[in-house]
Amino acid sequence: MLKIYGVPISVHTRKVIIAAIEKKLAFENDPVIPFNPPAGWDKLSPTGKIPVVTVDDFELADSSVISAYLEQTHPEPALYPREAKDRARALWLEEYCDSTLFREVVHGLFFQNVIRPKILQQPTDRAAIDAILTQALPKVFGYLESQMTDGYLVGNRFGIADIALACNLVNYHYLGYRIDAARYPKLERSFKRLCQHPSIATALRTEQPVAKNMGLDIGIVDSLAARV
Ligand SMILES: N[C@@H](CCC(=O)N[C@@H](CS)C(=O)NCC(=O)O)C(=O)O
Repeated sequence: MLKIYGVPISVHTRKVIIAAIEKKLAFENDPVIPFNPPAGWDKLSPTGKIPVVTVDDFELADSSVISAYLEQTHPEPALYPREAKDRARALWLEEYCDSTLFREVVHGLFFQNVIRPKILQQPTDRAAIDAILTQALPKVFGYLESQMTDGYLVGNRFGIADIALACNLVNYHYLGYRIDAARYPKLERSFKRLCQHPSIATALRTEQPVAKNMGLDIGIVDSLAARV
């Protein structure tokens, strides 16, 4: 049995959950919070981060490694293009969302708005939030807008890059932020469409109690996922 460790509102844990749902895999979720981990967590997670998965006695960390493993063990429906250039582009956009969009925008906003005040009992650094919103975000959202089509990100087929993008944008919205549709119209439309993709909507509906319990702004995400 596939077991996914990590609280489902985590960007990278959600990515693996959606990949599993898309591939119709049965799984259990252990909602580990990395800032308050269970005993022995360092043995399961070499980086201390979530997600980790286990399949019986096989353990694997990192959402990209896990997603690639799920793709190889359960090829259909494919989440990675077969054609070399499309595949490389999907891997690049997955990586850009997992690292740059997450580290430079979403994680910092989440850290300052949620983790510091609610988990670490530390004050929010408003200057850090302003710097993200005025300096990092325009660069990152601008790049993503330049890569968007009016369909899916790569080869007009739903895949891993779309999942990685949606997982980040969901948390951005959970914090009460919205995509400026005048500046990033394709990105905004893509977010709304992706929240209504069946596997993403299922994951979002399942995580709503956790998100609500943490006081996150579930309004738009909830209403988009509920349409499916
Ligand atoms: N490259 C990793 C990144 C995982 C990651 O950054 N996870 C975050 C939650 S979304 C985490 O565990 N943060 C806690 C920490 O940095 O200690 C992956 O794709 O799984």
